[in-house]
Amino acid sequence: MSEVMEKIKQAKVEYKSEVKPTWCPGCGDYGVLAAFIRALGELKIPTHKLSIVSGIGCSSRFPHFVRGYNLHTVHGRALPVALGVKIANPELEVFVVGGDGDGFAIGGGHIPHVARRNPDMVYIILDNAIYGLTKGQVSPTSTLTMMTTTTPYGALEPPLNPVMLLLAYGATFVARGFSSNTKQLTQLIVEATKHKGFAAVHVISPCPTFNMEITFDFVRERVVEIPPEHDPTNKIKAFELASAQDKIYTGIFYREERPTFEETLDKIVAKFDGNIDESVKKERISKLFEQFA
Ligand SMILES: Cc1ncc(C[n+]2csc(CCOP(=O)(O)OP(=O)(O)O)c2C)c(N)n1
Ligand code: SF4
Ligand SMILES: [Mg+2]
Repeated sequence: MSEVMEKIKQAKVEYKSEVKPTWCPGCGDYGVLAAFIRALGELKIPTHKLSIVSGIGCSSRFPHFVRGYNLHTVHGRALPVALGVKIANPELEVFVVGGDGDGFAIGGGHIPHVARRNPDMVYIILDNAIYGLTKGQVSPTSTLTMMTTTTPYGALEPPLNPVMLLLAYGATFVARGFSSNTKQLTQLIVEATKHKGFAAVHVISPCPTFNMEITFDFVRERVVEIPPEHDPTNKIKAFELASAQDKIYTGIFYREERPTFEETLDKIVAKFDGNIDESVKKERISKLFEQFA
């Protein structure tokens, strides 16, 4: 067995849970899971330091299939829950995984605020441009021509562009992958995890059961890697690549260094702590504990 194959095998043993994925045969999400497991293997994150938080959707079943302190929460609320996890225990490597509906429809209001706070966590969006779990309704990334169970004559609104939004919201790392390109996606997840701050990885992950338009072939015909000469600190250029109509660029669009939410919070706490006497602090904490005793 080659060295690479041996590492992949080891990563599966270490990180795959005993729960078998319930996704349909051929679902793009299998490729994302494979890349995620490989990335964990490369990063060597101990499972007791791993927390995967999701909302609701086919893609949001993800935390069941990986070992860690994981949470399968409520539709559209994975990001605020994950932020709570990170604040409570900054030692954890926190990953948020969810779908296009979970992230950009019901949960759409959370992304800008989490992005501008810049917590050190990774957000992986599995975009199949449809609501898969609820059997094929229109989503915020469905195309105008797409016939779905709720839009039998085509959609009413044009799709939104997740990468453009993430850039505009101030995410400090923005990348895109394709579920069929496991090798590239593994590296994108590795880079996103190494990034200090809010790192978003938008993944095109087709749903062969309900989306007959954004198929694997459709994506393969349009997918192009971001040219190596692209400067990921150039936000204007990142917007340009993200707005391409005829191509789907994959790779790292943008990255910048900015203080994380945890660092900013520590500074505020230090300012507050400096202003009050140690005995007052102890008294306040004792009173709090008494309330919950
Ligand atoms: C508050 C609430 N509203 C609606 C639903 C129903 N619902 C469950 S999953 C889902 C959409 C799933 O789509 P997406 O997030 O794109 O995930 P996918 O299944 O495509 O991976 C909806 C509308 C719900 N569970 N909770
Ligand atoms: S319905 Fe679509 S997204 Fe859901 S598991 Fe099946 S193929 Fe995947
Ligand atoms: Mg979806």
